[in-house]
Amino acid sequence: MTDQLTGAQILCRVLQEQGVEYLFGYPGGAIMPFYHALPEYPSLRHILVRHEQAAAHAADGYGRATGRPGVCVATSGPGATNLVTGIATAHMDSAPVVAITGQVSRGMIGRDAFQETDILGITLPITKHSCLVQDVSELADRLREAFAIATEGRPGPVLVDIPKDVQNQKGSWSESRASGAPTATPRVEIINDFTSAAALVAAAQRPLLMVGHGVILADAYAEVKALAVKTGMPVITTLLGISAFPEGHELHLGMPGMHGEVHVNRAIQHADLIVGIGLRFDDRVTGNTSGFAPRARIVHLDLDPAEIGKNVPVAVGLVGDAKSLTSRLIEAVTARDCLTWRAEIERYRRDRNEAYRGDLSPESILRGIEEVTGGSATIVSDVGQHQMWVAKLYPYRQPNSHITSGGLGTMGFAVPAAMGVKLARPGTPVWAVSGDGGFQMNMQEIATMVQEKIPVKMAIFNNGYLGMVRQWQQFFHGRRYSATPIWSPDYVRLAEAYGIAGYRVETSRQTEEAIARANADPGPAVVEFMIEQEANVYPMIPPGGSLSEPIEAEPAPAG
Ligand SMILES: Cc1ncc(C[n+]2csc(CCOP(=O)(O)OP(=O)(O)O)c2C)c(N)n1
Repeated sequence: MTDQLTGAQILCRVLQEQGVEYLFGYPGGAIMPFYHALPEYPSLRHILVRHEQAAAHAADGYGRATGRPGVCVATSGPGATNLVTGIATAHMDSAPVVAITGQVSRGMIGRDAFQETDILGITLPITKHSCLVQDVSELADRLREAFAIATEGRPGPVLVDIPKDVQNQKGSWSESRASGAPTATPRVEIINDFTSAAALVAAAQRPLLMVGHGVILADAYAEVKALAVKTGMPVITTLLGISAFPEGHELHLGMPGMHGEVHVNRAIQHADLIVGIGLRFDDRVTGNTSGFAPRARIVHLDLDPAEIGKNVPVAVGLVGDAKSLTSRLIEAVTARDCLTWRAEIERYRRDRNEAYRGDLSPESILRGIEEVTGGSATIVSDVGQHQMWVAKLYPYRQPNSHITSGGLGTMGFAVPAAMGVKLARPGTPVWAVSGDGGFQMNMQEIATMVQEKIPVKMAIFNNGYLGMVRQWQQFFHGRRYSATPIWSPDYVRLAEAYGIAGYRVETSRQTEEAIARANADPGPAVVEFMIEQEANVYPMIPPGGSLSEPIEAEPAPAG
């Protein structure tokens, strides 16, 4: 059956058809026909953000939490350009997002019309796919393709730019024949050599399993655990692989790379085999690649063939999704243990030296959140020192319970992304953990949480500095703290101004009560932790350095 509908109505129908629950957006001239149609479709709940960047991060958070595309909407020009950082963030971390932008009417395109921006051109390198819809007759197909492309294979953001007159144009609408799940395009058959991979595992004396975001995206937790248990290979989780393997499991070692634990990086440097699943060996993991894992051959399992051999030489590459590849590798490998190797790694362990002088340590704060929530929380972190503490010190036991901006390292991500995560997981406590710098980048979203009743809990690690940059200045720039001291407003009174609960914690004795009260509050809540101002994240591999050369203690003051 076909009906005559406007482009705006067709857009809403496709969103319904794709099972969209939430749209994160902000209206404006070129997207007004869509906002005019929207109230006719009450199943589409629109969340009015306070800045379009937050709409993109919230859609990203929703996408990472559910595996289904998060949707953000903006007007042309400044609305669209405000999405850019969020789109780039989703692209770097393979998060499924569909971004819908209004565009000036077709006849005005290319004439520097009011609020005209070539958003397609701007986002070309940071989207998986993007298109400008030229006529209402193609609108439904372009949108369905966008949803399919955002999730199929390696997920990513897709942008659909819709001129205002196309939103007003009448066209015929028919239900999608393949309504519901998007259909994947057929893939080229790839011949994977599991026998060679298994032979390398059998022959290795010091093998490691290194797992990344691809394990979370493919829901391959059980398979990865089974592979580790069958082979006894110790498991390393990258920043985006955290929560892909249970912390506290006897085979779990920790995080590698620039701020990875010393014993993890030493294990990499001594390993003779690394089996990497769903990761891209990025430079924060490898340090200088010429010195990375000098004794190891690498077996790399990844969905994206472009990742195999991109950053490190690979002995065997297996292409496909982490779940099915890992299942087949489990069948191919022979059971073994790695007890001698594991005992050797144990000897690499060091006492943690995080150089806290105050009593309110990041570890005690994170333990407080874990205890109060009974380990059920999803933690969404921002970018900086606190991000590393959240990655290393919180015991993640639930799959996909740690969400952060890894690839782009986008300050301001945590608060808006946590809104998307909370809407996706209404029954789960969601804590956004930010520094005092990153929190101030998107704290305007508290208003969105209040208006839309999204009870995100926000922890601020206030050290009075842009801490991670200050740490680099301390280590590598002779302690010249240029533009890193940062003033903050009174966050308790800020919370009050928004009509939500706010707490300030100055000593460790106050930690548990403040977290418990914030967590129990039915609405959003802010807890500010006054942490040691010049605490550092240790160990640290200097930028461009080798994993064998960590800084483990306070450098001598500049002379
Ligand atoms: C949008 C953006 N701008 C700048 C940076 C560079 N940067 C990385 S960490 C950091 C400091 C973060 O400070 P804060 O939010 O207070 O967290 P802390 O490191 O103190 O925990 C900066 C400025 C960034 N990652 N993102």
